[in-house]
Amino acid sequence: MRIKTVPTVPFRDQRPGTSGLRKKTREFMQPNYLENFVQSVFNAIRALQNRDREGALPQSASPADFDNTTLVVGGDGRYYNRPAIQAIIRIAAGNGFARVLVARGGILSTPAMSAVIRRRKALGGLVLSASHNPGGPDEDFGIKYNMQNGGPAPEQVTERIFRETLKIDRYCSLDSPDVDIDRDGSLKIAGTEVAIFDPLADYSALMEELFDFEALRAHFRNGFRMLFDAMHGATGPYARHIFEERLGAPPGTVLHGDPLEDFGGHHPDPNLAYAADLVRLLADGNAPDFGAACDADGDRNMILGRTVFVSPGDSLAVIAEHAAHAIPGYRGGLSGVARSLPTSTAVDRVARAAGINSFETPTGWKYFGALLDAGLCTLCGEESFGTGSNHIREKDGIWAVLCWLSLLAVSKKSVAEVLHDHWRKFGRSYFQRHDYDKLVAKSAAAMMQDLEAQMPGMPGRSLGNFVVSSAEDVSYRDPVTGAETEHAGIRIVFSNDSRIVFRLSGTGTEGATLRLYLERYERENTDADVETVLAPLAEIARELLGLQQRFGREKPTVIT
Ligand code: VG1
Ligand code: CO
Repeated sequence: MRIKTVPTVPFRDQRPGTSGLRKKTREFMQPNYLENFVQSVFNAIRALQNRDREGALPQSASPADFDNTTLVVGGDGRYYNRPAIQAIIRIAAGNGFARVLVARGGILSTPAMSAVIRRRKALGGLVLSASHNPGGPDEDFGIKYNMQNGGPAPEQVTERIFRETLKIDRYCSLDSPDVDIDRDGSLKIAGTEVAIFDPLADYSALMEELFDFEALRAHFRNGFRMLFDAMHGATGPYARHIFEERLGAPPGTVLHGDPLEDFGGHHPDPNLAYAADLVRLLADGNAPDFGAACDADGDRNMILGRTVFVSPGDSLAVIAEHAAHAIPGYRGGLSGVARSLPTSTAVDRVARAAGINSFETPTGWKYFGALLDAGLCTLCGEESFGTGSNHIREKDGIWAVLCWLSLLAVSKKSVAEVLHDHWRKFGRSYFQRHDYDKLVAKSAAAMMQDLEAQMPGMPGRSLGNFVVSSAEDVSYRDPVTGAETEHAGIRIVFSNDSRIVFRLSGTGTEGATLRLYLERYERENTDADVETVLAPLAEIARELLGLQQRFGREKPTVIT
């Protein structure tokens, strides 16, 4: 076996988005496409370590040499996961990593990746996933680098990676046969030890430290029932192990539990539109009171009761309200909370009542990393079905389900009762996100520019029955690192506790996706129909953008 240096030329489209590099699978399958990106990640990390840097070294990157460092590799099991893992093993060996830890079968959820990096003190990890997007040769693939703290590389690092992709002229790869990744064990290829590990072990151990497994077992023993939909993604094995084997939930609790390369042909996206099977099962007369689903890589979650859907902003607020008394891992209370800009303000009210800080960050989990590392917040969440805490540096689907299980077990209430109690106490943020997919990218960018140009004249203007109190293109300064992020989204706040946030997606792989985030807060009127409450805001947003004239779109592609 020898290390070969393979000449290559840059691809000009490898800039990581909200969460790593995402493209159509066929683009990833082009010769050298994946290899270029992986080598560029290593080049960037090496450059940052050697202090050959422009700007400040990001907080969470710490100097280390590859010759005594560990890289973790795994993915959500989608099509091309296995060949990508083999290529990464060869490139990591070619770059002199001391150890490469590969999840058995190549399946490692995103939160488990974060846990493994932290527990095993790895330099970082490569997650192969396009998250909730469909998988297959004609669908999506993705790759993301996570740092030593277990979290997604911050923007300064992803930008450095992008710069490396533009100047790459070769990559190093070990000329070695494929490694059998389906059996635990380790082998040496050149100077690199490749170890296949149990993807469930570290993660389950961490969950057991945070939650009272004995109390949850008792709850199931007493007849509590739930349904968990793994959507044929990576969480199936974790959910079976934790809910069925460890906590004693009856077999059959986990639906669609076998990871499949094409997720059974569906969007592995836990929302009311794509987790339709689960929604239908819960509507049944004998249905259990609690249902949940995760996306392909296991970082997103949806929480359902028999008659209710818990919006992600409410879920975060409810967990924040109850964590300290319902979950042993948070008994000391919360140091603070954080949410992304478009996420509903529900959690802010819980924070205010508890006398703790609430931070508002740009979209994407990478912006929570520094706050968590600095101990400024304990819980974080995004409207896109993401909830998590300082136990790792990613959002965590199964963790969120365990949070709800714990608070249902402690309160002995139904999901609907817990939610209504919350609204009674804090009022309700009615919230919806409207997505318009596959817009012509140039026209979508022009639309956003035109909207931005309207902002200065907005305050004081009446739109329908609403009066604008502030309007801005939001920028963010990380309170810990001082890093600046511009264009986090355009936000219009109205005088009657309503707001609209507009932004373009940074994870799409086809054209542009416009996201409209609508929120209206009501102190007393908490049982109205969401769509009716938010319809006037949706209309204002469409008018301001000229959506009908520009794209002829009558209605959103998906509402979540
Ligand atoms: C979307 C969500 C964002 C989330 C990101 C990654 O990004 O809006 O909240 O962090 O996906 O989630 P965008 O730029 O398309 O709006 V995951 O589960 O895809 O890693
Ligand atoms: Co995901």
